[in-house]
Amino acid sequence: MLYFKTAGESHGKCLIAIVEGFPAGVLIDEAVINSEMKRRQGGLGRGGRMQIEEDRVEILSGIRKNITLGSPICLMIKNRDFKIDELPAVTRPRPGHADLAGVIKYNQKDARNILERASARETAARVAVGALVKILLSQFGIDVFGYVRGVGGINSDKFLGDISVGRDIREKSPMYCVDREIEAKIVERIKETSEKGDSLGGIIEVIAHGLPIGLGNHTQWDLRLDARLAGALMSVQAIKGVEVGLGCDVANKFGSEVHDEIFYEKSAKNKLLTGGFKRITNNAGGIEGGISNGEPIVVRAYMKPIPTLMKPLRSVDFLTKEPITATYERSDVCAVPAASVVCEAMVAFEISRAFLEKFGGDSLDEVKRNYEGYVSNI
Ligand code: EPS
Repeated sequence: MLYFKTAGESHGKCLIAIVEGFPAGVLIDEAVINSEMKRRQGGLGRGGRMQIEEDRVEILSGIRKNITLGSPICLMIKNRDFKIDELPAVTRPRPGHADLAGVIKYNQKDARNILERASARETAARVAVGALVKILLSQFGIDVFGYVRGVGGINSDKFLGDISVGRDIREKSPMYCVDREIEAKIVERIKETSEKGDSLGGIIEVIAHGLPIGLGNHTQWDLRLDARLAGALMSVQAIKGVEVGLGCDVANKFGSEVHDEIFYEKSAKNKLLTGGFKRITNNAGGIEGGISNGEPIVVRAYMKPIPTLMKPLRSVDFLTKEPITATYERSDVCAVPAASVVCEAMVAFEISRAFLEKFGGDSLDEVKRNYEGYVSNI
């Protein structure tokens, strides 16, 4: 089974990801991984750390002459800001951060021992893994695209029909938005927020195109694709909510307004993936009964504002128990664009996992045979 683990502290020597279950025979271009690493570092609202780092991946195992071996793939990202032993102790926990719960749980006297691992710096390792699995998915025409739908209450209501058009717009956007109308307002909101010493969250949408009918499973709670995507997205630091397709709004509508009617067209554009069955709407976000239905997967993640505030909130020193304001550590005013790259990576990973469960093999050729046999039979 495909899975990964990460290791590493924010100001430790490096971050590591170990990926297991990745098939042999996939050509990996390191430059493709590094361009994703760079994208995660970008976006307006980032703090000083991103000026220090230039995240680049080093492949330590599992790949020979640019081709995967089927053995565990170890990816490393070095931290330039490696200073974990010199950093001061933290005893004034930040509301909204792992600081207080972490020190009590792990019986610590310094929240540094918690926050170093809780930090979203860990997501650099996840993005490296996401880039790797996207290379695999691209062999099967599957494209995963994440973008910022809104920040601090300024949200787009535009429907993104075409990923390739969206990608062109996103590449030029400092906010990784695809809606130019809201972008200028968001930029303004971030500037004001930064001056006030506050922080902002936002909404991220991830769309995956090119999946055949049949990924995920209705037969067991933990195999359902929507549940797995929700879990993967909720695992991203600061994500507090996830929606699929029409999302929470389904609760407010009639069944006739929600469910996507089924049509058949012998020569439908995506016939290979759906057997000719098609929908005019996609309120289900491409998943019915926990199984992909051949329509694009559409998921949204809701990110809270980063808890490290330049104008800190009230807290209590956990050693003295005296009331005091929370610690301020250098941080980001808004990391929603970076989080959109992370969410894209997590969706790509979970889709790859479901894909390999269905079509898995030890080599790319074997996966391709399994895939082709299945789609030719839909
Ligand atoms: C991050 C690195 C961190 C923060 C941010 C994400 O750098 P530093 O703590 O050295 O300034 O910018 O971390 C957090 C938001 C957090 O809560 O810890 C990164 O590489 O993405």
